[in-house]
This record gives sequence, C-alpha cells and structure tokens, in this order.
Amino acid sequence: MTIRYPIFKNFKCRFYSTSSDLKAVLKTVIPKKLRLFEHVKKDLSSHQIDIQTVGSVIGGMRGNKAMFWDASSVDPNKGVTFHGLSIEECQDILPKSKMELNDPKSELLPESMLWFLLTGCIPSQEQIDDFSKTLAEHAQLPEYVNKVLDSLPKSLHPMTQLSIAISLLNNESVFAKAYERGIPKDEAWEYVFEDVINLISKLPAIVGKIYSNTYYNGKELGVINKDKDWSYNLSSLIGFTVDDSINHKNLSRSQSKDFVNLVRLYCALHGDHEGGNVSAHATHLVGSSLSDPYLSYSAGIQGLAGPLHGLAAQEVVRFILEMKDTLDGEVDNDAKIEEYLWKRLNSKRVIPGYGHGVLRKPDPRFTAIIKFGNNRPEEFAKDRNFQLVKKLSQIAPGVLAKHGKTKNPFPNVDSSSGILFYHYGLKETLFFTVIFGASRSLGPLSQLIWDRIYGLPIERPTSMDLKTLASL
Ligand code: CMX
Repeated sequence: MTIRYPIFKNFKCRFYSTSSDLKAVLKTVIPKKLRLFEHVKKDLSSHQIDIQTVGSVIGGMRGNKAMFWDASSVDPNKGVTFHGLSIEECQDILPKSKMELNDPKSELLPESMLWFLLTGCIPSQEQIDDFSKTLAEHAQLPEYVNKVLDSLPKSLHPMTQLSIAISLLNNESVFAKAYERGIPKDEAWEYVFEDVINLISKLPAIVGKIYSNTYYNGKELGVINKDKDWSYNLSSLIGFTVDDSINHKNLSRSQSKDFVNLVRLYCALHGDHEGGNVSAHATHLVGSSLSDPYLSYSAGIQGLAGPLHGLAAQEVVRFILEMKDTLDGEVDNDAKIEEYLWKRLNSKRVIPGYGHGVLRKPDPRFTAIIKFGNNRPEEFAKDRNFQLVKKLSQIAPGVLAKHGKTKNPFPNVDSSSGILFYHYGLKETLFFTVIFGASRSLGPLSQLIWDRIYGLPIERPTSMDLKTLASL
C-alpha cells in the first residue's frame, strides 16, 4: 500500500495499516503520538507560550493559547487546515462515494474526514467503503429515543431536540458502564471510541427523526441504506433521496445528487475548526470530567445553538430573505444593499455570517461552498438569494470596515451554506444548525478519543475577581 500523502510535517504515517477496522488503524498510530506527547509533557511543560493579559481574562480568553487540539488548526489569514492539509487538498485526496468515483462533481465524504482527523492517515477507498457500511449498520435508534423525540412539542427548537436525543443515548454508553465497573485509565479510550462511533452512526437517524416530527407530522421520509454513505442516508431521512420512487422534494435526479454532495461537502468542512470554538471547547471541557461522549457532545450542541456560533446558519438565511424582500428583488443594487446594512448596524444588530474570533480574511469554507454553487451555473443562474449572498460578500466587508468595530469584516462559513440548502428545497431555517450539529461531531469527538489516549486531566482554569483585577 503506497501512502499518497505525507501527513504530519515531522510525523509521516509510517505505521499505515490497510485494515478496514478504524480502531486497529488508530492503534498503529498511538505509540508514536504518545511518545511525542510524553516528550512534550516531560521536557516542555515549563516552557512559556504566551503572556496572558487582563483583556483576555475579561474578553472571552481571545488569543489565549490555552487548549491542546491536534487534528485541525486555524490560521487567521489562511483559515482551517486539517492535519496541515488545506480544504482543496482534502477535496482532492480524501475518498468519495464508491458509487460516484467517476463523477467530477462528487464530494469528499465526512467519514473520510473523520478517519483522517482521528488517525492522521489518508484512508483508502476500500477502508472508507467498509467504514460507511459500519456506520450505516449502527444507525438504528433505540426505541426509547424515538419515543421521547415523538413526545416533544413541535415548537421545541430542533437544536434542543438534538441535544436531548444525544443526551438520552448516554443510556447506551459502554464507557460510562465500564467506568462504573472500574477500568484502568489507559483503557478508557477504547470504550470512548466505541461510544463515539456509535453516536456518529446514529446522527443521521436523529436528524431525520427531528425533521420528520417537526415538519412532516412524523411521516417516514426515507430509510437507512446499508450500502450508502453517511450523508446519503442523512439526506434520504430528511426527504432528499436520489431514488425517484420516494422523492419528497420534487427534485430531478441530478438535483438530488447535488443535494447529497452539498451535505457531504458541508459536513466534511464543518467537522472541525480547532479547539477553541464554543462547540468544540464545550465538548472537550465536559469530557474532561469523564462525562461520556454522549453527554459531552450534547453540551457541544448546546453551545452550537447560540446565535453567535452555529445558529448564525439560520440567522443568515432569514437575513438574506428579509433583505431580498426589502430590496424588492434588486439584488444588484449596491446602494440599496449598503443602506440596508447600515440600518441594521445602526440598530445595534450584527450582520450574521460576518466576523470571526480568529479569522482575519474570508473563510475558505465560505469560498468552497460558493464554489459549489458556481460550479453549477445553470442550476444557480436564476437564484437571486445566491446572487445576493455573493453580492453581499463584496459589499459588507467595506461597510463593516467603515463601521469600525469588527476585527474581521469578511464572510464566515455560515454566510453561504444555508442559502444553498434553501435552493434545493430545505426551507425550514430553524433546522439548518441541526445539520451543522451532525457535522461538528467529527472533530470534537475525535479529539475526545485522543484526550483519553493521552490521559488529559480535568480542565480547571482559575478565575479572578474584579477587585483583584482592578488592583493589578
Ligand atoms: N456585525 C456587526 N458587528 C460585529 C460583527 C458583525 N458581523 N462582528 C463583530 N462585531 C462587533 C462585535 O459585536 C463587537 O462589538 P462590541 O465591541 O460592541 O461588543 C466588536 O465588533 C468586536 O468584535 P470582534 O472582536 O471583531 O469579534 P468577536 O471575536 O468578539 O466575535 C463573532 C466573533 C463571530 C461572534 C462576531 O463576529 C459576530 O457576532 N458575528 C456575527 C454572527 C456570526 O456570523 N457568527 C458565526 C461565526 C462562525 C461560527 O462560529 O459558526
């Protein structure tokens, strides 16, 4: 087996395994990483990284390098890289669906991204074909989860439903049960691994159940197909299936395929964005107390449900639709767009989809999603929402810069994605962040496995009161 890509700058995947068992592959990677970690812990623990400021203590720890996160990093000017690879490189080399190998428009699979994030190894096509099957085989939800979801009021926000469903699965946790029995610390990761794969396998079914209950009176919109990938199944369960006989969205076959590929791209790209964002950080923090992966990720979902984080995905679409109405469809009218933006800023509201805690340039995930639309010129030619999103990305940065508050006036990922889902007929805006929630599982839950492999301690920073700060 040839390795197609060097993975870590100083850490090539020399222990590459052809096994289709992800856990077995992970086991081949662990010893070398542990040696590196032990070196850092033993020899570099007293090494000073940053000088902390009072501004960071009262300013959301901004710029404070206080977390350990391995699979992805975010450069303020270049955006996210996954084990050092850019989005384009990942799109190039991570395996796609076995059914669409010759289709140039087919996108990388989120399960390929998960494999890569967790092991740092580029999986082969065969490994991913088998892994997709494994995920589909574990997709079924326990009946009590279905029952609880069925009993929730339709008015309950889909993100709250998502966090409830994930918390409930704590009943399945092999880690929690093993811990109760008593396990050596260095075995904990193996149980966490089982929980993580089980949870990620079940996310399409949870997402589908929430969608059908909230918007289709509980009608079954699709089924899990064990020969299909994770995103295909997720799409089917919310009514987007490539099989014409049960197509609930009245899309052509090629549009349905597009939608599935949009979900693949979206979920792979949203999978990880280093450790400091609210959803990743919350998952890591709660997991550090040895809460099981279900409880930990449920906390991550609750963080993602905030409008300054993942809920921006829904806010952007509402904002674009509202603006288009106000513009009377004149999505080319720069002056009217500027006026609309100023009105919003002057009423002390944020422009959703713009700004970022770390990025200082347009988000490359935004660019990749826009490229998805641009690559389908006929499909999007008449979509005025898509045109407005693109136009806005040219106008809003200037307005925000003039406004002078935000450190980053450029579009972030949430600026583009929802309007593409909307285009294909996923119009329930409150639901958009649920798909974000399914995708964000990839990175934080991979890191949670590594947290236990490394035996990281409970997270416990120290706080300071105002009197102490004022007397500095
Ligand atoms: N519109 C208007 N004002 C903005 C702004 C925007 N898009 N982005 C930042 N600002 C303002 C902030 O509210 C802040 O104002 P105050 O000083 O009055 O509090 C000021 O500019 C400085 O903020 P910042 O340091 O540039 O940004 P932060 O790191 O504090 O916040 C973020 C980052 C993303 C929360 C912020 O840019 C924002 O609210 N954006 C809009 C919501 C959004 O798109 N969120 C999604 C982010 C991506 C994701 O996590 O999914």
